[in-house]
Amino acid sequence: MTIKPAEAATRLGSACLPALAARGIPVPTYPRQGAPGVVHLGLGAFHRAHQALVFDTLLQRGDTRWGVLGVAMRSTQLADALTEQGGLYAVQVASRAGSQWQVGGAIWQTAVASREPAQVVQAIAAPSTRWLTLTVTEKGYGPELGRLIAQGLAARHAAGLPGLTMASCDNLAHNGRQLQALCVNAARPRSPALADWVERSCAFPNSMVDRIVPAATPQRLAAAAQALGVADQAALGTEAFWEWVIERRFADPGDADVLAAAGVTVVDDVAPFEDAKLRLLNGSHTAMACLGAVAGWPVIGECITQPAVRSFIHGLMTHEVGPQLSRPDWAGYREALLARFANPALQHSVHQIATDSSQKIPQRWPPSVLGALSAGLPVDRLAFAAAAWMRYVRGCDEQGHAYAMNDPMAGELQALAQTHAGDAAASVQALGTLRVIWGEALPDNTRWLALVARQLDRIERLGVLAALTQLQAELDDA
Ligand code: CS2
Repeated sequence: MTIKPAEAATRLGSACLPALAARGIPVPTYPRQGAPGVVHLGLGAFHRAHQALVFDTLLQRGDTRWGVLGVAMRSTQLADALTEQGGLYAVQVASRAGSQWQVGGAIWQTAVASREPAQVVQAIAAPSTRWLTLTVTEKGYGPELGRLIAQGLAARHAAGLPGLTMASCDNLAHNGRQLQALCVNAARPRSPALADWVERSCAFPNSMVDRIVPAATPQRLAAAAQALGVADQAALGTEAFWEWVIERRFADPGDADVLAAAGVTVVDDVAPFEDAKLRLLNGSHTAMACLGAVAGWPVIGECITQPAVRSFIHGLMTHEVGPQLSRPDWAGYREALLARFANPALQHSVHQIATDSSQKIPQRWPPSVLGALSAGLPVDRLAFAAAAWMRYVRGCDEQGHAYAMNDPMAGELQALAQTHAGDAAASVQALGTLRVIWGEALPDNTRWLALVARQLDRIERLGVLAALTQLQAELDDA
């Protein structure tokens, strides 16, 4: 089929870059070919709006080692859309001062692991590759991933190449150590020598990555088309804030300074940052996601701008979670978070955040509940959050509208919630004792379960908003 000239310029691609630059949109001006230095697994929105833009900054400064092979694990759609666009995509960065589009250029190649596993293995074993980064899960790593990486590392080892920096950027506590265990365990059955080499020559820094990147909506794609003058199927919106805190543990120690110069924080211990992020940011997000879904507030910005929700989240962070943290200036981080949540440009859907809650809650709430209980801190707001989740899994909001729950345990959870609807104590007995979610200790803690039942009963009788107001009044009096 002959391509009409008009069609040639309807899609973002390298031919558009001069015109975009002329419109004042920052675009990559570096050469975008050659063998990538980074293999990234998990080509989601988060990577493209976070690490890939850090690598873009480094490339823009002339360091050619940070081009990325972006690997989607299963889904072909995004990888193929990016390939059609030569790996280019636009990001709308919105701060209080306004919003600015930019075009990211760090993704030089794409692949789909389930479709082109050999390409991924070869890339891990390529002489140019120095880093492997991952954003694949919030729930922990599976053996299939280990086998894929181990195959690449085996080829690398056999070729006598140096080890890699293997940086997990997943929202998991001790993510580097978890990845290390996965890779070493997957390497051992292949050969003990390989397992030793992985342990000795590859570096597995823990890291904490933070930037709020909502899934793209049709509105965002339309805004991109408007701003760029061409369509971009991979466009995204995000906030101006970003943080990447990484442990000083690199296969090439010189990378510490290189990353630091691009704004990355290199530290000896990531745990205080990781903890603060999972518990303050993600913990609050999941609480608002459940409250918002039940009350019918569709986005986080709409939740947090209501005084009752804001003082609830502020109190949760200030009185129950924050005092347990050792991140320097956690109160400053809290204030920044309250402003970030309120960013009106993000339109971050509560249902998106509530996705897979049964797998996210274990990292986000129980450590705070247990810590607060043993430190003698209050847990009423955490109990309210837990109760809101129990009401959320019933699958319909306070206006009677049913919603779909996107969670591997959705069927089981909804059945339990519906069976016991209206009986708070029985609901908590059924939903609050699931050890896969709450861990070993909380299901046996009768004081905790009673507090959750009290809040759930309140939500059932009064509705989320009035229940929050009553809780606040009670806590103010205490
Ligand atoms: C959110 C996170 O979707 C979710 O569960 O809590 O993805 C959050 O936006 C990021 O962790 C921010 O860094």
